[in-house]
This record gives sequence, structure tokens and C-alpha cells, in this order.
Amino acid sequence: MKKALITGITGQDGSYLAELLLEKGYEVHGLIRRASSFNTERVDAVCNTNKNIHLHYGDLTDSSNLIRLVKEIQPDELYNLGAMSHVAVSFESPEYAADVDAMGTIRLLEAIRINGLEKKTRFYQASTSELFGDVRETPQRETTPFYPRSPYAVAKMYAYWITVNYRESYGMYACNGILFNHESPRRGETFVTRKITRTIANISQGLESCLQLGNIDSLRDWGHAKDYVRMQWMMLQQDVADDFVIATGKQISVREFVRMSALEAGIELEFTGTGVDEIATVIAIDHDKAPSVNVGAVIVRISPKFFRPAEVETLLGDPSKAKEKLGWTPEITVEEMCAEMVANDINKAKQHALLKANGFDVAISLEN
Ligand code: NDP
Ligand code: GDR
Repeated sequence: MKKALITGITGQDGSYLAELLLEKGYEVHGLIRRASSFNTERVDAVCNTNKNIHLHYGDLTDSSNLIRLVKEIQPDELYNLGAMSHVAVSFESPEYAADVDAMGTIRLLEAIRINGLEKKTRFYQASTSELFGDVRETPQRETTPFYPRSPYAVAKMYAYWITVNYRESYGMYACNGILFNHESPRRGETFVTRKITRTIANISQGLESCLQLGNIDSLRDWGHAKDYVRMQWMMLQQDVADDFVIATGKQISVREFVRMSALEAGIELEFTGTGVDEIATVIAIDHDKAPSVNVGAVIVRISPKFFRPAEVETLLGDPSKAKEKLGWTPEITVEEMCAEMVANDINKAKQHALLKANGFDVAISLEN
């Protein structure tokens, strides 16, 4: 039975990857952080039903813990998905982002080396399209020069190169998946797609009145996390370690994703105005789907609070290498993914609305 260690197992990708590896017959080990409240919601279901998954306390900032875990587990595959992964937050906590995202990666690579596992443990590094930042070429491919635009991306650039360096220096099987944005119903609530689907769902059920966003001109190449974790596993099954761009090859704006999500929830929107004065007004409603919304209501506004000190305006990936060398193509379109996310959030919103209607106090966390 192959053993895999996943850092970031409690996150979006970690939870899907754990399920995939268990299906493939792996013994799965995951690193979890101690928190003051439960933080294993995304893996609880699989932990409750599968005896081949084991969670260990630890942290990417704690070398001795990582060395000990790698020694105890002796993993065949190590997926480094753990990160301070929020670009906007990395401007607030730049040093912490560097510690976890950059230094955390070298700590893991050293844990493999110190335990003499260079020839046994295959290493996957969660690299990112944010490395391309202020893009030098469109679409972006493996050979496109990097120009990171945030403390997060700069830290990830160190992680990218140290992974390449350990492959070249010590013959380790270590590779980078340069993944473009990927989402799902398990996406963290403060990333833009989930913030949109969740707030639109809440608005449709009368739980919130307005969605506040930053730069809605921003263009992204959005795929589904399930397609992307399949590729993470495939990358570690090759004869020779290599780096791959993983993307859909299509991009849409944040504004378009709002429009698409609202339509899924039975709300047709018209965008008017420019810059921070842009708004979206309801022009038609399917009352069966969105019982609490009225025509004429302004349900999207721009807030300067959500603009970043430096923005990545456009990202569009070219996944040709992954297609040619690994036979990988994404199976889920952005429209299908959006529909799945909205349906999931409407389901949750309906549960909240029902509780509220029956006199229970329901507090909804809002991004601030
Ligand atoms: P999430 O934010 O959903 O998950 C991040 C995970 O990292 C969580 O399990 C989190 O734990 C854990 N983590 C955070 N800090 C530490 C730490 N100090 N020590 C150990 N673990 C820590 O991210 P995703 O699942 O979306 O992304 C997975 C990886 O892929 C990340 O590295 C991200 O940067 C990268 N990536 C993501 C893309 C995307 O579009 N999703 C695209 C390209 C790259 P906790 O649950 O306790 O917070
Ligand atoms: P990103 O994802 O920064 O690309 O990083 P995010 O969803 O946070 O932002 C995408 C774009 O939307 C714009 N935006 C907003 N973003 C957020 N979060 N909240 C808002 O209110 C808002 N309004 C507009 C942003 O400015 C941006 O242009 C994600 C993370 O998963 C990284 O870890 C990963 O490396 C990259 O994707 C690829």
C-alpha cells in the first residue's frame, strides 16, 4: 500500500486529493493545525468512514515536527498543498506568508533529505499562476517569465525554484504544478467565486441584501478543483519529474462570474456605472428561485476595501504540455462549476432561512 503525506489536507484541494488517493488504495496521512475550534470539516466525512486516513498535528513553520513526521510516515508521495493561500491577506501578513509558503517548502524538502528519502519520496509543490503576475506573454505556459505581484506570489516563487533546485541538486523526484485558479463548493468563503455564489444565494433567500466586491474587471482562467487534484496525482506517476501548467485555456471576468451566478439563482442583472460607482441592478427575477428579491434592487456594489495594493489583472493558461505529455484535459466547465457552487450555497441558505423563519437566531459571517 502506497503512503502519501498531504500538507493542507483540511483545505479545498487537500480534501479532494485525500478522497482521490483513498479511492486509489493509498494510506493517506495529513498535516493539520491545532485551532481553537474544529477545522477538519472538509475531511470529516472521509475520516469517519475510512480507516486508511490519519491526521497528525503539525505546522509548516515547525521543522522538527516535519522531520519527525516524515521519518515516522516514510511517505512514497508528499503533496505540499499547505499555504497561507490568500493573495490579499498576504499584503497584511507578508512575513508569515513567506515563512509558511517559502520556508515551509524548504523545511519539507530538507525533512526528506535529512531522513535519507531523496530516492523514495516523490514531492509535489503547489505552485501557482500568480507567479506570472504582471503577465509577460498570453497565454501563459511553462516557459513564460515570472513577475510576481504580491508577497504570496513572491514566496511561492521561492518555493517553485527550490523545488527545481532540489530536483537538479539531489536527483529528487520533485515537481511543480503551476495551477491556475480552481474552485468548487469547498472553496474558502473569502475567495471571490465562493464569496459571489454564497452571497448571491443568501440574497436570493433574503438573508443578505448586497454583494460588495473589489476589482470586477479582473480576468481569471477558472477550473474545477476535482479536475486539478487528479492532475496533481498524475504528475507524480511519470518516469521523469517535470513542471506543468494546469489551466482550462479560457478566461472570464469577475463581473461575468457574478452575472452567471445570479442567473443560476434566478436573478438577471444589469451593470451600470464605472469604477467604484459601478452597480448591478436586478432587471428580472424567477420568483420560484429567488423569492426575496425585487426588480430594481441594487445587489452588487464596489468597495475600495477589496482592492489590492498591486493587482493581477489577467491570467490565461495554456495547458498544452499537460495534454500532450500526460493526456490531461479538464472535464468540468466554468458554467457547470458555477451551477454546482450556486446550488450548494442555495441549499445552505435555505437551511438558514428556515431556521430564521422559525425564530432561531442565525449569524452569518460576512467578510470584513
Ligand atoms: P486552502 O486555503 O483551501 O487550504 C490551505 C491549507 O493550508 C489548509 O489546510 C490550511 O490549514 C493549510 N495551512 C495554512 N497555513 C498552514 C501552516 N502554517 N502549516 C500547515 N498548514 C497550513 O487552499 P487550496 O486548497 O485552495 O490550495 C491548495 C494549495 O494550492 C495552496 O498552497 C495554494 O496556495 C495553492 N494554489 C491554489 C490555487 C487555487 O486556485 N485554489 C491555485 C494555485 C495554487 P487550515 O485549514 O488550518 O487553515
Ligand atoms: P486569487 O483569487 O487572488 O486569484 O488567488 P481570489 O478569488 O481571491 O481573487 C480573484 C480576483 O478577484 C478579484 N476580486 C476579489 N477577490 C476577493 N478575494 N474578494 C473580493 O471581494 C474581490 N473583488 C474582486 C481579485 O482582486 C482578483 O483579481 C487564488 C488563490 O487560490 C491563490 O492561492 C492561488 O495561487 C491563485 O488563485 C491562483
